[in-house]
Amino acid sequence: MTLKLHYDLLSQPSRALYIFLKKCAIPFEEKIVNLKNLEQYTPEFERINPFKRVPVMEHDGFSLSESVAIARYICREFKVDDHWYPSDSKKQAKVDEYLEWQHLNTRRHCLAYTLAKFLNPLMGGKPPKPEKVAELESCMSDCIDIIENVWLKDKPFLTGDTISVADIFCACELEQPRLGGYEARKGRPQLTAWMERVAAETSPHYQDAHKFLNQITAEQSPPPQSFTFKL
Ligand SMILES: N[C@@H](CCC(=O)N[C@@H](CS)C(=O)NCC(=O)O)C(=O)O
Repeated sequence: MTLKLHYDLLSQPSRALYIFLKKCAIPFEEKIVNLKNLEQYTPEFERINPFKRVPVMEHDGFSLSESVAIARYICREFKVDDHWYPSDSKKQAKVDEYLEWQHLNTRRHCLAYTLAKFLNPLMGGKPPKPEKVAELESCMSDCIDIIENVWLKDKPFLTGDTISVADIFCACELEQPRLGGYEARKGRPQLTAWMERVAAETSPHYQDAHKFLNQITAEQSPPPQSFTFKL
């Protein structure tokens, strides 16, 4: 029974699965795919995931991409505490509600901003376009306000009283724009307290998964396009 996770800790969904597997004490073989070195485009990796993306899981010869599908598979195949993905139909539906919502909201906006402000300038060597970044930042900010004011309005975790996989996915996405200098916690007390709860509930794996991101942001006093990755 071998489980392998192909991942890069600078990828938000990779971090979510890494944290989840570690927290549930599910042993897995760690296969690092260095995105900055374009290792996702090698023929060997393409054989594992024709979509050329991380994360990917292999379990006894069965390959699966898409982080949400992987999380649900893990919850079915391994013994994990019920609160992560509840068996109760209505509670599970609430977790699914966030996991579906995130694609066109948290993930879309945090990714678009981080690409424009940080990753594309880094990889392409061209400075970010200020008007474009401002527009993307505004859309992202509106989306994060919805997390503050709707998702976290009246409960300690996104979908109820206990932590679920939805919280891990969401927190990992919200850490990503820090690469571009945007702090989602700023001015959002509900979200700040919730992120602290998520980190505490998944410690020390949350901190471990974010060590490269923290290292990059700590080194960012010069503008993002002028520093080097250290993976
Ligand atoms: N919907 C996919 C997204 C996968 C994805 O976009 N992965 C990014 C890193 S976060 C990637 O591998 N990018 C490589 C590339 O674009 O070349 C999931 O949730 O697993």
